[in-house]
Amino acid sequence: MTTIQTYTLNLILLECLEGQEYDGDEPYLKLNGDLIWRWDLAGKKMHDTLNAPSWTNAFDLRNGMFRTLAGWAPSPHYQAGQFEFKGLSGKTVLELWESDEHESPRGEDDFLGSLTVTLESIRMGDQIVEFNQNDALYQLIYRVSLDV
Ligand SMILES: [Ca+2]
Ligand SMILES: [Ca+2]
Repeated sequence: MTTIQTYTLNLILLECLEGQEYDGDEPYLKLNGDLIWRWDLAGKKMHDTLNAPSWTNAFDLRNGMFRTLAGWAPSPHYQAGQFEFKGLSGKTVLELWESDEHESPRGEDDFLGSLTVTLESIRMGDQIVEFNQNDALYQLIYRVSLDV
C-alpha cells in the first residue's frame, strides 16, 4: 500500500512594500481559486506607509492581526491558525489581487502575482515571495512543511 505524501502551507506575514494606489490598496488572496483573505474583512486598506489610521502596511496571517501606529491589533474576522492549510497535494497556487470594485470607473481587478507550491517547495525554514505585478510590491513570508 502506498501513502500519498501531503504537505502543509502556512501563510505567515503579508507586507505592502509599494502600494498600487495612492489612497490605499484593497488586496485579497486566493488559494486554488478560492477567496481566503480580503482587506475589508481584515479590517484595513494596505499602504506602504503607515501614517493614516485607515491603513495598515502588514497583515500577520499567522495570528490574525494587522499593524497599526500603536502596534499589532486583532483583526475582526481572522483568527490565529486560520491560514494553515494541511493535507495539500499536487500543485497549490496562491494569488494576490488588488480589487478595483469601488474604483470609478470600475476596472478589472489588478493581478499582483502568484506563488506555486508543491512537495518540492518544502524547506526547513520560512520562505519569502514577492508579488510585483501592476506597479505594486508585496512580500509574503510562508512555510511549506511535510505532513507526518
Ligand atoms: Ca483598488
Ligand atoms: Ca487597483
